[in-house]
Amino acid sequence: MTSIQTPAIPEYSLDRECTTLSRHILQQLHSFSPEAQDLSAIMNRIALAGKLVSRRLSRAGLMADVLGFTGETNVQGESVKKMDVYANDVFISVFKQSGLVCRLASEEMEKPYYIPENCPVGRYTLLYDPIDGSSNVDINLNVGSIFAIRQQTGDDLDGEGADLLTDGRGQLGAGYIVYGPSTMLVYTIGNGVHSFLLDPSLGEFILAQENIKIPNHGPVYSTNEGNFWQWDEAIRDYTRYVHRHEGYTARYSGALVGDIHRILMQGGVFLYPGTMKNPEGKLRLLYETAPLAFLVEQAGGKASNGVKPILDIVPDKLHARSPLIIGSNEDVSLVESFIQDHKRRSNGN
Ligand code: FBP
Repeated sequence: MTSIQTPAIPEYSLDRECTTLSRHILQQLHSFSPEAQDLSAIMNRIALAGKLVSRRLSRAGLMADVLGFTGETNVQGESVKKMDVYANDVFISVFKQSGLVCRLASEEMEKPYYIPENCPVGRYTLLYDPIDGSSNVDINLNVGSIFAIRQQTGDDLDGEGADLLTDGRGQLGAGYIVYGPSTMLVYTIGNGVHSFLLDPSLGEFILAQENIKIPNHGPVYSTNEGNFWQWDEAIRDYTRYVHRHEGYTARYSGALVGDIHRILMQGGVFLYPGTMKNPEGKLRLLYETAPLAFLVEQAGGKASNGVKPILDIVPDKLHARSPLIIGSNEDVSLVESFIQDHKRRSNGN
């Protein structure tokens, strides 16, 4: 009997190279059910959007009319970047003729966008921030995209998306794409956190790491200290504490996705607290803080508004904001302890 040649490429790496996102999701769900197939197909379209945005970003500096502002202001009152519009349209385009996602809601659109040909069969809504860290786009620094997948429950006849105003525990899937030295997609469907790296030679997102666990503590604290005098005394005291204690280091990239990715891999805490001017902070619940909270909790971390878990917060409107304290368990708990102490003291206890 002839002995079987061991293949030149060790089994595990060929298998890994073939572990695309859609295959990994079906593996995660141990099922080929219609729901599993839908989630796998949705994630595949999100991956396509990531490839298109990554390609545009990598060549933006050589192309005309791709960087800079459009002159418009979005529903957040922010000046819109041309890349924001491009990326927003890419996420819509990849779901056309899909029969999957009936409705999309994003940071760049006042109301949800409907893809009529996908409704009513499409039973899913995609919530997304097409370009997170817009202030970094024109200077070639890291940016990201954030996404969350939800079941469409209501008929939403007035098109306002009222059925989306529920807590974050209803998210079926969530994640982000970080456009850095390489393009990486990190996702969860409630079964751990996994990362995929875009291999440009294959044009495929390939499995990089499975079941990522965030360290219980890390040296990094990430926040815009330029807002120091607008913060509550509790947050100021926490900042004074990390200034005075060994073992802490400040890292703030201006892009939430980049800062969260660092903390997911190395531990630590990211804070965007409320300010006197904006007590609810800057970051939006449905397509920024809730998706990241789902992901970080799945990796063994924690996410709160300082008082309650982000995933328990029910938004009162589509573009509702929430203060965010997210990252390693120990570090988020430390910030929360400063807030509780201050509350106790101000109640005279
Ligand atoms: P965009 O989605 O519009 O980019 O806004 C979010 C964001 O840029 C985050 O990525 C980042 O953490 C934060 O705002 C930066 O805000 P600030 O400039 O106030 O520190």
